[in-house]
Amino acid sequence: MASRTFADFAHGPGPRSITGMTYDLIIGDYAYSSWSMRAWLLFDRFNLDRRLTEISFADGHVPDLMPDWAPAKTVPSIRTSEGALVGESLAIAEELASRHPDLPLWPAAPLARATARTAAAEMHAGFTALRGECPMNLRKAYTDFAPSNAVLADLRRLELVWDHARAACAPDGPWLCGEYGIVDAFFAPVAARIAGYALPVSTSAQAYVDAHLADPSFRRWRALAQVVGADLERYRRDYATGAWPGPTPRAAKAVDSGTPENNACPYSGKPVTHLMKMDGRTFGMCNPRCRDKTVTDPEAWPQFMALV
Ligand SMILES: N[C@@H](CCC(=O)N[C@@H](CS)C(=O)NCC(=O)O)C(=O)O
Repeated sequence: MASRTFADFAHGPGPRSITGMTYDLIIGDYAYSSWSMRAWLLFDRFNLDRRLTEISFADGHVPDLMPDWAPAKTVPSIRTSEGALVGESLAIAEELASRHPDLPLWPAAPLARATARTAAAEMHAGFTALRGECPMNLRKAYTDFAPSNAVLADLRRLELVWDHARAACAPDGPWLCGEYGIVDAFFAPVAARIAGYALPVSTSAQAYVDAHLADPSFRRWRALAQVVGADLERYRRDYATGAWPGPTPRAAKAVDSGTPENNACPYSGKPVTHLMKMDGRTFGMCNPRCRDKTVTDPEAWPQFMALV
């Protein structure tokens, strides 16, 4: 199976654009595709409508897995309602920002916007040692990875860029340049690497990483990373592993039998077929994947929590 397409549901806490545009979005494996994560987070965070197609690196060479998307050859890519094919994460982000001027994808204030743009562009083009030596793997939290000098230099550069953004923009909350925006989505997989490889960073950088790990959109992506797709050998590293350093999910488990409190799936409204238990209560979803992503991190899913 080369790809799967979903009429997917937006879950994000953010504002919703009034334009009513729908996009096609194609992504790679949740566990490993750091670029896909950036685009998906923007769609999720800003409640943008999308038809989602998933491919897995397990199934072959990426361009061969997306024949309908030529000349785009990497994930993520989007197709706009008028048929434009947009690859390159930064171009996707810029296109979304242009098409949804009512959403704070970039900060409105010129100084913050310029600062955010600069940091996101540097992320898109740089930090090659960190990206190369610490490939994102959201299924693992390594405890004894020894960063090279090149990775340490990337981390020092990140600290400088993040501290500068914060000093220039004086954000109220944890995000770099004000409200959560493109610049933060761009650094989310970096936060995943710092967490996943236990990389040493300053107190202020760690606070920014922790904000990502606690962010509901990040947690939804990571929950999907736990349950969708195979473990890929090419991402295997034999370092020691420990507990994920993000918030501990509320305990829940999949069950085969029981009487659910809900008849309709909280995500689709379809009849319940797959069950889970939390706090001694039984709930149901209309397919195993939605059940399993919920079990992995129940509090990340507002539609489920609304039932609870
Ligand atoms: N510069 C691209 C990079 C995208 C990219 O390299 N994506 C990887 C997956 S995370 C991919 O599609 N690789 C396919 C390949 O190298 O053939 C962007 O910003 O989106």
